[in-house]
Amino acid sequence: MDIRSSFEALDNKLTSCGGLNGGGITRLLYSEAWSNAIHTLKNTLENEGFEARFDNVGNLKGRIEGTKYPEETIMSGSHIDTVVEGGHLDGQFGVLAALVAMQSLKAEYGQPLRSLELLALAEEEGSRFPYAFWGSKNFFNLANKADVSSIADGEGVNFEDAMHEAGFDYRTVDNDFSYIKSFVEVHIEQGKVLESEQKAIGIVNGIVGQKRYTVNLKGEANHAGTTPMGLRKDAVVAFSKIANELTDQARAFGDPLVITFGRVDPVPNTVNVVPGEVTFSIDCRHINQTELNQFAEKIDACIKRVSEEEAVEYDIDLWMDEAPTLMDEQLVSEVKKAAEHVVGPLDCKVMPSGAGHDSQIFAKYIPTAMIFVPSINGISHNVEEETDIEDLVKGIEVLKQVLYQLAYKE
Ligand code: HGY
Ligand code: MN
Ligand code: MN
Repeated sequence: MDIRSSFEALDNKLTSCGGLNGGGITRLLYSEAWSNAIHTLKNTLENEGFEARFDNVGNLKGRIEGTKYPEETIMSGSHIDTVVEGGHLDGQFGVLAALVAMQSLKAEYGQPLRSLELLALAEEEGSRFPYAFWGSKNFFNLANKADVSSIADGEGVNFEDAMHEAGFDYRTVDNDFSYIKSFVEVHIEQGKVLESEQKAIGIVNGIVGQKRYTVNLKGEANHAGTTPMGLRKDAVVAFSKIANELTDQARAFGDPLVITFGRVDPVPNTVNVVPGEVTFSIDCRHINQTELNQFAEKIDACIKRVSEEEAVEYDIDLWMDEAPTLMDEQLVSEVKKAAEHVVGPLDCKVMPSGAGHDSQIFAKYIPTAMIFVPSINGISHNVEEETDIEDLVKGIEVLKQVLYQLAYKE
């Protein structure tokens, strides 16, 4: 079985679910593109001899039963959703790498001793609704109806309605995940480290902590021509001061702290009206929890002070607060051995992840590790996101080697 051609065929098939004319994908949770992708994947799994089934919320599992220790399961996968105008590799590559690696192992070595399970997680990005990791948080019984029953997307579509429309519903019983012995996620790096150091494989030892906010500033809409500068309560001016000050403070704080104002919605967003309101997002990350918390205090203080200076009211909603997470040491060394076996010790690097991943949820409950492949120019969350096919194949080969060690050896 040729890994490259199998992957390319599956990638093309899945990319057509939400694929954009200019390249890239928009595949938001419970959208039509998402439904097409998850059902296409289920059919593919069944045609390839996997036992495939959904859980209540739309996570999809594909299972190959073990011959000797079937109750022990080795799992690999990633998320099937994308950001708006994202690439075809973020999430999708990890799902397909697991599928191709498991297919290749079965073709070469037959049934495994321990069970192998592929997992396509319903949602990780938090791109449609203000809730991230819906898939993995349900998998570990962390997500609750109360978290999402009153949230809506940018078009005002209610989370529950979208979920029911796609044919899914809340979890009714707690999931048992005690049967999973290890979880390995293959993912693009989404940064420039591997490319700049000319390494083919990244062995992830830890994932950054993340805080995501939605901030609302309320000033006073007024006439752009007749309202003197000194009498305005301009929400966008207040936002701009906050964004500039926090960006300067983040630069002074130093790498690897990052802060991003990815979404800004002024109201009424009209050329000749002083904006009376603005809602904006903040995404702040650091690999060290104490430093992340220190900067979070600066965020709160800056918003409070500038709002007073600009006579606007503020509301801060911290809707995501994930701690930095270390990968499992033993599994990391297993991945390192496999990487050195496939690409050689000089072509791989142990490194942290600046992007969030489902593995940071898994790592709290199951021995978890990640395998990175390089991103060309470090670009991701962009239709230009790309990785050389040779590097993608190496990533799949490393995963295959890890799964072989974990599922085919006594
Ligand atoms: O935002 C992230 O770090 C991930 O790609 N969801
Ligand atoms: Mn991802
Ligand atoms: Mn992403």
